[in-house]
Amino acid sequence: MNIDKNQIAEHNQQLEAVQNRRFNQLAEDLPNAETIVQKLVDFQVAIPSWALGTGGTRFGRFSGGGEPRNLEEKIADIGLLHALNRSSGAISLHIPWDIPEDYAAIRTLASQYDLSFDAMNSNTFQDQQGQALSYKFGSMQHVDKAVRKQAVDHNIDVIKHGIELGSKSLTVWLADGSSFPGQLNFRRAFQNTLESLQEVYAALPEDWKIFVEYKAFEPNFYSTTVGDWGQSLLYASKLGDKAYTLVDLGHHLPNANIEQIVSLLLMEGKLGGFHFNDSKYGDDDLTTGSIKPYQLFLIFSELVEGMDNRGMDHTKDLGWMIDASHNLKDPLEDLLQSVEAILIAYAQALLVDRAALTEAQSANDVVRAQEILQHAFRTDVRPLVAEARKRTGAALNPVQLFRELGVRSQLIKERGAKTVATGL
Ligand code: PSV
Ligand code: MN
Ligand code: MN
Repeated sequence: MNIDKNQIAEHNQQLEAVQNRRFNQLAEDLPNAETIVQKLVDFQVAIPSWALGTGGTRFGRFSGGGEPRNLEEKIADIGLLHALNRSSGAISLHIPWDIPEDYAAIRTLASQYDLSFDAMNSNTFQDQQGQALSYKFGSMQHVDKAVRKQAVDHNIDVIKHGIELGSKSLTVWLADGSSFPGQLNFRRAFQNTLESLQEVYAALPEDWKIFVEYKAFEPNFYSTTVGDWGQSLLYASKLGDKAYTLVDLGHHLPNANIEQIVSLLLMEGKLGGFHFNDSKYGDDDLTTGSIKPYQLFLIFSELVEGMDNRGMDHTKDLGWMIDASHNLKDPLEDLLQSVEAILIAYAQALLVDRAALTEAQSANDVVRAQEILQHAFRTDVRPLVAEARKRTGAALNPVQLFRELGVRSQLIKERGAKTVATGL
């Protein structure tokens, strides 16, 4: 199914009068409404191929139907999202789940939807059919050199797929670690992983980046070999200029100060990008901004300040991706909500009066500093985000239009009620 421009125009016509009133009112109160709208127009968030279906939990999976059955349908789904919000213009693939049969055809299909290929993701956390050696006791950390080589070769293979598609980065998330004290030697596991990553790094094209994603727990429960930003930063620093740390919001121990981590990684020039999601407990991969919207805003506030300070381009110099999983919601509706939450947090961060904040900080005026941040956070910036959509030909209310058009029932009709997307 495709959504055409007329359907969007018709929908927008109905909501336009209210939108115009809200936007004009807000713009009158803000010093920089136009600049913010333009930044929102330019901002794109990549959608992971594995988030288009129902992920389920360890205990069960309740499919909503009409899920994409192959790479072509995954691209089509992201095409729908991008048509609705014009902010989801990239796809992040996972190999071997998304191996293209015909690169040229896949590239053409993606460009028809105006999508580019974001970071490629490797998979050494599962054993694939016909695979010679098992990752049960790790991949890049493994005590057996042959297993490590298999993991390295897989990552190099992923880079090759990415080159064919025009991707420019590789994200490595390792499930490596241990579940019991004494199971492994921490230093040896680290050294083995570093050596493996170095071999992958050596195969990176000149204009590529490698993102080292960290996670504190699961599937291993005692130690994780890339467990936190310190370990990831160690790997990234030892690897070289093309290596960066990737921050997945759900991968920290409870109450971690993610905004501070982000700020320091930026300062060191080692922040590569994000996997946005939200969680109450751990790697819940819930809709971005659904549990801790203030944290999301504070992260963006550090990003805007830090990137501006370093002369970085908000739209190009970091990898912006969602990493979500869906148990209850329609995955596409959930992704629309996540992108909206990201844009809201970004717009709020752009509202922060930086000069006043610096002044308050210099004067140790704690109350004023808090007032400044909370004033931005409590401003309802939704009319700015909607205005950006209006100007790019996206829907003023993407979720509403998704429902009005009966997108899900149409997909079920086309693909069937019992579909399984390849992925987590
Ligand atoms: C597992 O925690 C995970 O969600 C990581 O966040 C990766 O980015 C993702 O799977 C895909 O490999
Ligand atoms: Mn992730
Ligand atoms: Mn995760």
